[in-house]
Amino acid sequence: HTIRKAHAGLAAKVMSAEEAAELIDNGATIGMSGFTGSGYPKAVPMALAARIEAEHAAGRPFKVKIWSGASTGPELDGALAKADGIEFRLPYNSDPIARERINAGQMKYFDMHLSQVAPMAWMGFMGKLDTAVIEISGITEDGKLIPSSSVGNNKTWLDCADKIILEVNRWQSPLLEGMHDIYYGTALPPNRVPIPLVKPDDRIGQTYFEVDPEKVVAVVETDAPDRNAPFSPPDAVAEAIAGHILDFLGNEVKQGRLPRGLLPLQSGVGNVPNAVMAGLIEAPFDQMTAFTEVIQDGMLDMIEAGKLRMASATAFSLSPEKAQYFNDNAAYFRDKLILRPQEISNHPELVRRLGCIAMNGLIEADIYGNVNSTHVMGSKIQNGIGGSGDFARNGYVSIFMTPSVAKGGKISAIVPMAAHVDHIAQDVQVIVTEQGLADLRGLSPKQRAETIIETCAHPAYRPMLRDYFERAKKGSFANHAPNLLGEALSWHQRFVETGTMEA
Ligand code: 0RQ
Repeated sequence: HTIRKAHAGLAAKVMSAEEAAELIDNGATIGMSGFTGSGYPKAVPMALAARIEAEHAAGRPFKVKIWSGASTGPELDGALAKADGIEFRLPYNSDPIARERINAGQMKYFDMHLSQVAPMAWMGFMGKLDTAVIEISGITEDGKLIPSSSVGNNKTWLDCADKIILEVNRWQSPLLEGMHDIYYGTALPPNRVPIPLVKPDDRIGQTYFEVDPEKVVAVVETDAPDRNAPFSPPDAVAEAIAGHILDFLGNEVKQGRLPRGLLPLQSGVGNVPNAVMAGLIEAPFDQMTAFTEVIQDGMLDMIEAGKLRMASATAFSLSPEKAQYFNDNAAYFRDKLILRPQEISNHPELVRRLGCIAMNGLIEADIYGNVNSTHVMGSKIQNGIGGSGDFARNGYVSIFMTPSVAKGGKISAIVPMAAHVDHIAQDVQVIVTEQGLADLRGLSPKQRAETIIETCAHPAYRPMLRDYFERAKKGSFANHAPNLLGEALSWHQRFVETGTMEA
């Protein structure tokens, strides 16, 4: 039988994706597996999208609410958004079709701190979960589920949902079995206890998900690869940013503020964080560890280079080539990687205890170092806050990185006032662009402004920022964090009206 080591009761529920999609009702809230393009269900969401399109063509309404781990793939968010089938979605999304619908006001969306999704679902804050659709890599004889290439919120969806649809994906490596650490010890206040994890490589849970077989209504077999986005190779800007960060970390070691193996690394998704990982291969740090959300291409390279001892995360986020490479070499990697529920991989208690080095991207930062990671021009969602807040607030040091300009220089990443704030100045200790690295620790707002303008801003925008700051110091309501309120967002307004922030 194609279901690995199948449990007889569950094997009896094998059916087609189309039959499984028939079991989902209009208006249902569905907990989907999937995190940054890995471990998401690939067949049932497409069948559901086809069903929704047919219902709409027949003049009948049909929409569902989607909760996920983080971003998924075109077969899930893309297909359902295209079918106009999503009433509401949370948390992180990076699908372009869903993004377009959200920004057109046709689809409701809320981006949440990723560590908070599972506890908030448990607390009942978001309503009831009807159905879980979860990709797994196998079922054991005694009915336990072998997780797939992401863990995300799957444990919680399996526990909370009334009905469960499983997708067993044969493409996933059988060697994933044993790599996961599913912790069942979380509770709600007032019964919470400390999470017994003190090192990134501690195992505190079990390798399988528990499931009530009575709740499983369908088992669907699939054989499709995860569709993670390819990375572009690091360009000169990404390499310059990475270089500044490596210098900074080297100096922290020299000053005795970081050990030689650094502290557990957290790295956001994207090309720049991947370039940092590439740079760390050459850096003089050994026996590094990662306690992060996603395992990227660069981390596998670091492991192979003998630089990274192990990585703890909730998901893979690999380019298609690297995903295949992992599958071909899973025997080598499997004892160096641990995948955990996102509630644990991103847990503020653990991030603070371990002292993670948080490294995330930003859309814009203002001169005082408040960071906007999500809303272009204050209103257009790019992706979502993801795990950046979990790590930035609680990390040992919180680094944000960006090219100094976007859209070919029409937008400055350093602005007088951020048009939306995800990370307040207190959660932003270091800002890095290709121009330089601003170490903001221990500085007052005005000192932060001087440092950011002189170190991070692009030369084309630096004089404009200096001019704003100097006039603000004279004309502001007060002089702690000077601002000219009528002018602070004028750069954004100018971009909206003319297509450039340039004066
Ligand atoms: O848009 O693709 O249309 O050209 O934003 O920008 O420079 O390629 O950078 O891929 O590293 O993403 C903040 C979005 C940066 C990301 C953000 C436009 C730019 C481009 C991407 P195009 P880049 P990156 C762990 C941590 C929040 C979640 C997080 C992110 C696109 O890092 O989503 O950190 N962070 N999670 O043109 C207008 C600006 C812009 C701008 C960039 N100032 N104005 N557009 N862009 N700056 C992972 C998870 O939590 C899952």
